[in-house]
Amino acid sequence: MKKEKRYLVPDLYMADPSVHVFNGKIYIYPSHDWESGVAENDNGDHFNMKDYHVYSTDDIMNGEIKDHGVVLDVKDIPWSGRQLWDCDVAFKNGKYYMYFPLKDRNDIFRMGVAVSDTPEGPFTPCEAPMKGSYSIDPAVFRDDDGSHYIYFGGLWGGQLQRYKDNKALESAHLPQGNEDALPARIARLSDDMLEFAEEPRSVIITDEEGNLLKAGDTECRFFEASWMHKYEGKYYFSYSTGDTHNLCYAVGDNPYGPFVYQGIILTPVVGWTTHHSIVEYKGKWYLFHHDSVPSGGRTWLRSLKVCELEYDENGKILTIEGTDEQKMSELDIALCSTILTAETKDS
Ligand code: FUB
Repeated sequence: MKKEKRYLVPDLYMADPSVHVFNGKIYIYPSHDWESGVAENDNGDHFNMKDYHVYSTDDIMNGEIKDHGVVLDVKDIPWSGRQLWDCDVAFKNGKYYMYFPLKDRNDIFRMGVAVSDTPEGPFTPCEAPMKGSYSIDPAVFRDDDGSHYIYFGGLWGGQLQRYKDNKALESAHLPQGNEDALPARIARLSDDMLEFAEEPRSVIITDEEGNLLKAGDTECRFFEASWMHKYEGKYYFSYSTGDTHNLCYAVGDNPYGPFVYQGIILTPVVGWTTHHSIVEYKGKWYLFHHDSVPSGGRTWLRSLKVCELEYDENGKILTIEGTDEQKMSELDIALCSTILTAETKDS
């Protein structure tokens, strides 16, 4: 299904939007892409982000998107190495907690927490990463009983293949073919919101017959970019399939799952990564995501987008097309001229 889409922040490259409603307003917590000059590789070193901005609005499709400026900078995080990837924010007892993945000085991804009195920040980072944390892409979900759960994990550059049973492996193991797919992780958060309250568990996704998705099911197995939302009493776990570039979802009866695979939310966008959040606002549901159309397909320079999201009468999400043909043909022209310029320079 084609949907009217809006680019939200035309003046800066922003990606990985985590979106929540706080105090009746929409707050967007994205990653901040920039041209750092680091070469592109499968490890994601080119995603070399160093700070976060926060945006807010009360009119998603047409209103002003207010930039609250830099709210956390890598240089202010005591344990920082490099690469501030996708963050998320949760509210409890008058405080806002930002969860962020960052490589430490040994180039290992950990997750940190930073705290603010307001949803627009600035956020003050804790001294050390969360105990026992690893990998990337934290997404925090508040259930109706007030419990908070953190979902996380990402393959390849996200380092999830380096862990089993929450312990670092001596050598990474990325399952292949008929091996069970590597699952995302979930843990309930402690009352003070600063640590895991329990050992992270696997987020199990099965097909309709109850069989675990396999590593070879690349069109639908988990890769990164977890999100959780609740619709009509059911728990919708959504995620990116990474190297096949789909945003997919699976449905369960509680935050831990198991979840049964349902289908594709968003078909591939321009750019390697795809990432999203789903939120209800003023009686409508929205999909926030990113693509690399405005940067001419440079996969590390992404732009925030939003469109409405709809369900059918059985609670199935109607699949949205990731690309829009007109923009694609403009992109093709831009890419061709880049390639031509490079070829002319080389010859
Ligand atoms: O932005 C860096 C990484 O790219 C995110 O953590 C992934 O989800 C992908 O969007």
